Amino acid sequence: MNNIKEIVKIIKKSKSIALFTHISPDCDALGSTFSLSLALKKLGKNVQIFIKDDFTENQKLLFEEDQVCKDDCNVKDFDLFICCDASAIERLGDYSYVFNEKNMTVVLDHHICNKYVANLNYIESDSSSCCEVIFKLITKLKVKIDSEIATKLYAGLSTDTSSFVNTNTNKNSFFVASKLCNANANLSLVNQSLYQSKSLRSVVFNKYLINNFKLEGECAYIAVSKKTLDELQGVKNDCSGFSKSLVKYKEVSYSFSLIEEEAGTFSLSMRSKLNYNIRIIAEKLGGGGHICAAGATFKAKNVDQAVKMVLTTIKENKDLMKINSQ
Ligand SMILES: [Mn+2]
Repeated sequence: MNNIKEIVKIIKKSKSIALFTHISPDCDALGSTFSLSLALKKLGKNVQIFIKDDFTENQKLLFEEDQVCKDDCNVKDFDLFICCDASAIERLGDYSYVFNEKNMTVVLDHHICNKYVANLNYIESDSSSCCEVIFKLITKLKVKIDSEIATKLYAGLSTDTSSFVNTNTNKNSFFVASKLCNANANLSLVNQSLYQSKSLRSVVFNKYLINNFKLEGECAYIAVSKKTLDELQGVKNDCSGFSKSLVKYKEVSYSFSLIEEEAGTFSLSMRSKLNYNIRIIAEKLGGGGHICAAGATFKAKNVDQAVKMVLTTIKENKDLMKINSQ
């Protein structure tokens, strides 16, 4: 892994910088790319963010979707390519082609499973969010963190720690949060946009999730077929966020939600309490993430088969999942 000083050096040398993040971006992905973009612009750089996926309604309240480019990236237009919060090259979706040996590439991340695919890689696996890494980088670049940068960084920090509850939350998360408060991060805008802007439409879908989740031992899960999703006008995020709600029950040690995005393609989101590592399961199914929050996308014939695949993987790796408490 590289030193953050090397990243600072290459940024200072570059004129035009293209920024990327993972597919289905969450607020940590958007918070890190948008805040880095603002900081780089303050240094006089020409910057463009590339994100093809649409933002969710809540994300649109904090991040300007019209400022990102949804087209292919013409690599000749840039001399540096940076990606934030993506643990693997496949997580860049259609932009994976940019990260080859010919281009000067940088990876900034906090996933322990990161594969170091860039020319320069800076991964802080003890950071709860990529926004913490970007906070450090912006500080090292000697750019003043203004209220807008602070707000965007706080959005990533708040969501990747599930409001400072996940087991990845540590003293540095609170340290960065306090620095962002000092820089006038708009906490009420973040809190209202992300946690108090649910649409009533989602009630019908949430009723379905509550009525249909299953409990198998200490594992709670919900699976939604494409047909049900369409019928109830459900949104993928409501379902993937539901694994987070399930792990809140005291009888549940870990949880997952499965959603059939396209016929035969399932998106898995997993959550666990302290002492359980569910990243192992996500990795076995071709994905990755963190010990307590991980995900994967895989193919299966139907919902039943997809559920079976996850439950079998859990069963086969039960001993590996247990973390011995010190
Ligand atoms: Mn993240």
